[in-house]
Amino acid sequence: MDTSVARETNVPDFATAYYLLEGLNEIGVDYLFCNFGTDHAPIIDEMARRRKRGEPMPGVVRCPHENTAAHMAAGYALVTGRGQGVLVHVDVGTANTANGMHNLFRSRLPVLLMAGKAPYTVNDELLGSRDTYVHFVQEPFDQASLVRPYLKWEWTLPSGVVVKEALRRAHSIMQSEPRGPVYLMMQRETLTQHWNADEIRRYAADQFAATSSGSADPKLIAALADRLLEAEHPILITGYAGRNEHASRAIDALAQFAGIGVYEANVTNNISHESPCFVGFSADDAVREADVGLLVDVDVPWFPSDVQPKENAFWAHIDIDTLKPGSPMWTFPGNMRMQGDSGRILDQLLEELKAKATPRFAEAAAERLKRIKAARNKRIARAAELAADKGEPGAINPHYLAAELAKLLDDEDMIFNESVTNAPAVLMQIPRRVPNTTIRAGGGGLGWSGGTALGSKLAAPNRLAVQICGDGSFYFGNPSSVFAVAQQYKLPILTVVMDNTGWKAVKESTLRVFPNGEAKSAGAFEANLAPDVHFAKVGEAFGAYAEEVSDPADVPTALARCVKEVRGGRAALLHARITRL
Ligand SMILES: Cc1ncc(C[n+]2csc(CCOP(=O)(O)OP(=O)(O)O)c2C)c(N)n1
Ligand SMILES: [Mg+2]
Repeated sequence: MDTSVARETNVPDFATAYYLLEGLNEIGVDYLFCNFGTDHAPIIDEMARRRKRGEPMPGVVRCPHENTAAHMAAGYALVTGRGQGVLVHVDVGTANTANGMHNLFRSRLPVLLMAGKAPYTVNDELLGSRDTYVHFVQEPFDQASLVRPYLKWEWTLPSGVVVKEALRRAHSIMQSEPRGPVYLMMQRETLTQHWNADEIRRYAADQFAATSSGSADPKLIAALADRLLEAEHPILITGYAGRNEHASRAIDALAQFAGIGVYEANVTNNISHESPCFVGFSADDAVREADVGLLVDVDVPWFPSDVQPKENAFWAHIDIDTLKPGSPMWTFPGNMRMQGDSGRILDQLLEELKAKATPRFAEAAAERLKRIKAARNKRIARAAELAADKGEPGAINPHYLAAELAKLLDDEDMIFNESVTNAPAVLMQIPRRVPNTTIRAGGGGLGWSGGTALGSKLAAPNRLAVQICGDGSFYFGNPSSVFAVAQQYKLPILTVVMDNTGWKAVKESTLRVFPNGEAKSAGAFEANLAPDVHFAKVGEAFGAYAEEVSDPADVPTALARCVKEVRGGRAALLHARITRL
């Protein structure tokens, strides 16, 4: 439209920031997780205007630290599948989200990160021009470079007239598989530009769908079914198929029909741990033996330094992201790769297999199911044996602690497992029935579990959100910011800190590389942190219920009190002194 004509009409006139908020609402952003600064003055003013006029806009959650904001978006997306907005302050706020963007990108979770840019006018030429010291120092040459390795798309809004188009584009990209972060930068002068309502086009949701992931080439399916018909030791390893309910059901159905043991490798739980085919979290022995392997939605199925598959084994890789284009190296085998919706692809495979199954195949599958059952029983017995040792006062056994917590959780409750070297104990002792309820980060940036628990609680108020972290991870998570948000927005989460007085992972890594090195001789692993801290007080400072537990005998009652508080609406923190590193 010709701007001069439009400007002569009586159509109301608003700032770009007004349309930005409207556009966010139109693309289905329920929440903006915010940490504000001078760049947001136009947005803050338009928020007040929209509220006064009773017009819709996303809910605003103010987070004292950007790490909380970014990970809240992760938690919300984990539960709903929908990316939310994270609004931060120019280059410095963006830098503080880098750890979160790493985790969101590696977890394939959508998010729209937005930041202002320092004003470009200096002499008050335009509304929003530079008016304070920081405007002169917050303009780097390449602001997006702070998070670029973790982005699928980035842009600086050149004019308010295209704000809604830019939001639509950002939305389509973040929501298309493999999902991930997108980044929009906006200058203050752009946000204050006025446009009348006729000049701003709407981009309707039904015309801007995300790209859907499809099924596989029937020829490949037929060839894979033939392989499975002849397989003697088939296995399936998955990392994040459980995000997709359909994929979860399809894996279980295929595994039960064909007698395939299912292993989980990081990220989330994928099928019911009570499935007769679920065999655990380390596929190493099975990988050595496998003649046909299925890698389904997985990033790291095993560590090649620990185990190598058989040379002539046949591997099929089915994934929403077979290429892993975000990784310079990815060297797991794939004699056949099918990128798409693993639920649909596995349905195709099962159908084909059923059509071709012979009595000999059915017998072999039944035989395999017996072996899988024996392996399952062995694992379950081992878990019980480990949990039976309660530990000593001041050195609670993490297996026992996790097993006691398991007794208090419902199927739908969500666990954010950031307990690092104790993550395997949590997985082993808290078996889950509902997929995608015990979550680990796809990335390696510690400090994610608190914000993620908050975001998931916001999306699913009736489910308990439990953050289990190490003492090191607790520090990384900016806990004062986490508990401040829990208090201010009434998001009661349960935090269990497994305190072993430092970074056990760092010690273990040194020992793996130098089993008989100088660090070992000296007993100096640079891993100890302050031993006599009282983490409970951090929670208490923000109104949370908090206690410390050192004696294993007190664990069940301490946990029960904390869970009761959280279910009653108040955040709770349990500081557990576990076996020292
Ligand atoms: C942001 C970030 N900084 C540093 C690391 C390196 N790192 C990996 S594990 C770990 C120790 C974590 O300590 P804690 O949470 O107490 O778990 P523990 O190793 O004691 O089980 C560190 C520092 C990381 N992964 N992420
Ligand atoms: Mg620790």
